[in-house]
Amino acid sequence: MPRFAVLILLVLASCDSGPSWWVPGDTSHAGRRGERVPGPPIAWWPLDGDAVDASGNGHDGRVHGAVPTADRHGHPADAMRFDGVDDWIDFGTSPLLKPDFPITITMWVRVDRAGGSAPFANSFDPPDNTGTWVAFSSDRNRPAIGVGYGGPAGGSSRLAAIGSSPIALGEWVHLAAVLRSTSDISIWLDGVEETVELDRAGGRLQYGPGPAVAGVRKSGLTLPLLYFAGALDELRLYDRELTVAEIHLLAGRTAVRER
Ligand SMILES: [Ca+2]
Ligand SMILES: [Ca+2]
Repeated sequence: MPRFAVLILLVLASCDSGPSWWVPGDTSHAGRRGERVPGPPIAWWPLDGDAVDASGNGHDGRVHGAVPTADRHGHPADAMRFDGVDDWIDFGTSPLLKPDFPITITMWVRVDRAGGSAPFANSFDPPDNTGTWVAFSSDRNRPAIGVGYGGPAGGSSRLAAIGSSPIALGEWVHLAAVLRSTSDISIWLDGVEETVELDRAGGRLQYGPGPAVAGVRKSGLTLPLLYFAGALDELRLYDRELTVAEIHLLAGRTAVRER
């Protein structure tokens, strides 16, 4: 079959009503390439070489140094790369970006250097321990989802949910986190649910005045900012709990794979 015919078939296949297991009447909508994606998000940053919010909610980001890079398929300028030195994106401080539980955060992420910085943080402010963040543990580079519930500096007013699988450097992985409460956080890597350990007890989620950002997080009141070295794509924020089927859809899975 000629190559263009294969391409047309692929395009047609990606424009149908979705996988056979998808429930009719769902809230999904067409992604940038015609694939079905769960909706409606609060914010959806496709990061196709920019920081435009494709959700229609207007949370366009301001890019500071991050540059377009190839996505996981090798499509040029379809993701954004952060140099780990001073690159970040500012998505602003809109109250709409600061929902209460339940919250779902999803992204494709490639970690190029371990070291604990965050591809995404939302009004995370260590002096008062506020906001939410997605980072990686200093121990084996496991996914770590943080929640701050306001209060004094130190560990007494924040919590981290840490996954079980190390993330390999230089490889794209789909990361999804469902935050139901500070004692109930689930993490999926490539659509497979992680065993999660909770570090410290939880309280009520509090946001600070700061912005939602990609590529940087504060590490303490007087410590330097930590920058993320790696790439980020298809960052999505929901003010609801995505179903496992929806997470599988975003991770490009149609069946559970044993790990
Ligand atoms: Ca993209
Ligand atoms: Ca830079």
